[in-house]
Amino acid sequence: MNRFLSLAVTSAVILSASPALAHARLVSATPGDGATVAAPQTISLTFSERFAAPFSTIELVDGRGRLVALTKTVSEDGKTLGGSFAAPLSTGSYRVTWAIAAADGHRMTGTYSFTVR
Ligand SMILES: [Cu+2]
Repeated sequence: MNRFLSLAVTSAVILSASPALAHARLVSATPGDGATVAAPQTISLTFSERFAAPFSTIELVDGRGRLVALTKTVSEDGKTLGGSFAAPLSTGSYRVTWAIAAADGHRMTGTYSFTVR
């Protein structure tokens, strides 16, 4: 009976832990949240898991609320979402809004700001 109980508890823990392990999260961003940087020509966000590139987006809005044109990029390992600009960003504040569809089917979004000096 004791042995049966401990087996049951073990499988319950494994079942509840699996989805959390597969959950993607933002690991790092360049420029980072709240950073002040010299005119970048690209931005990039690295996640803990692969995401589905066609269902993932990245947007940049300047301090006046204007959308900045960018070319979306996805790294070969499928974990880094990026944007590259035709010209380096000019001085001001910017807000990044991202959305990814993780491999486990969860959709995640986030937003953060940085400043170009
Ligand atoms: Cu998830």
